[in-house]
Amino acid sequence: MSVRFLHMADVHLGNQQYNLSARFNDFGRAFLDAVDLALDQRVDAVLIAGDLFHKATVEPKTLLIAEEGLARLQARGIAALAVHGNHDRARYLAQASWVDYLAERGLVRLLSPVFVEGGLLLEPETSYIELDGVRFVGVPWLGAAAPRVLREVAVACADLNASRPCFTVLITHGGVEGQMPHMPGGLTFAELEPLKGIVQYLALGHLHKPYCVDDWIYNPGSLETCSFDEAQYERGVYLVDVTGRETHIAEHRRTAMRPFFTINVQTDLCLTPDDLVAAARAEIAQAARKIRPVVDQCSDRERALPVVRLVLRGNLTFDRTRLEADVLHRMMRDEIEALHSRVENHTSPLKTSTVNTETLGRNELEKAIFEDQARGDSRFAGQAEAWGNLMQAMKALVLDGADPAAVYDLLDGHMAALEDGGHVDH
Ligand SMILES: [Mn+2]
Repeated sequence: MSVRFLHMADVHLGNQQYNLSARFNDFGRAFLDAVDLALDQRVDAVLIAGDLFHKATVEPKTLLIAEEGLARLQARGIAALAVHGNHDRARYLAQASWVDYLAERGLVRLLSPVFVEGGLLLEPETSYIELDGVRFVGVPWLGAAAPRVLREVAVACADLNASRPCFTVLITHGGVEGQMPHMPGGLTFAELEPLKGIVQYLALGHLHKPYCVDDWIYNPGSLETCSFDEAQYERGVYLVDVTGRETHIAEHRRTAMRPFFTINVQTDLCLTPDDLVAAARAEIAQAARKIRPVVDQCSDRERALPVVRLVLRGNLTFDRTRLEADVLHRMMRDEIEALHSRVENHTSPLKTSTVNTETLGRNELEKAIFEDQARGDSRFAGQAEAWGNLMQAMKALVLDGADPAAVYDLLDGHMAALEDGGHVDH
């Protein structure tokens, strides 16, 4: 027995990330590269474990790339086996998806159990195919129904093995719990347990990060980076040799992809917008020194240009309206040759007092909140109490229907007193 297959998932064809045609092309190129790897490796089958397409609605140019890659496999007699993911299944029940269309054209085998009253059946050709002692079974994205359906699939697979024992590959789209910290949920090990020993290779998709559990659960990761949340992970495909009724060798192969780069700027010690610009300038210069040689070394310069983001983290010590995001953005564009650069503000406003809302009266609570606002801005923080008092006094004037000029005079007098370094008493 000797069957070799390539397992990919989460191709997300058609993802025009950041509205850039270059990113659209990256996703297409990643797919065609993986197809070419399958041809080079002379595999018998290619598994696409869901999310071939980024969206249920597919543009003609996206469809052309899918058809081109699948036709290359077909021309060499390589079976392409797919299941629906959450991104590319039909949007409405009983409607056909674009993967259904590809299956109708004979370019992929789209596998699924046959759901019947009170259960499911595994039918040859529809639910599984067999290649030289290896049975490939497909189950689409199921969401919350996955644990129940997988239990029934395990029973059906065991029945098939009883009549004809095979190395069983189960292709489905679903994550395993705990693999990605910001994505809770997913299948638990208890829910996967019924498949153990019956399925020798569980071919997953869904989480865009490669992982392997206990040499039988495999997730290759997406081929390209769909968001900065997943940019830290390597990605690629699994190349698998089935060597016996219950034995296989799997190798994770990285595939080429667009580099992503994050520049972090800690804002806590920046007391003014100028401090922040200076801190960002230093970080950007450092990043530029790292990125430039990598781009220069690459033969395909256009593909080596990174997607870069500058992230502001920590407490912001001044009012966020004084943040000059366009200045930061211009610095990035001037210093780093990138495909795309962006600035993200993940800071929180500074909070220093702990206002106990349970015990304070309305008037005291209001004063505490005004003081807090002053404390959150480095221009006012030094005299937060005085500014708090002033805000409260101005509010009272306005509510009393005072003349705007009187409100202005109050503010003006306060500013003059502060500039003199004097104490303001109300
Ligand atoms: Mn996906």
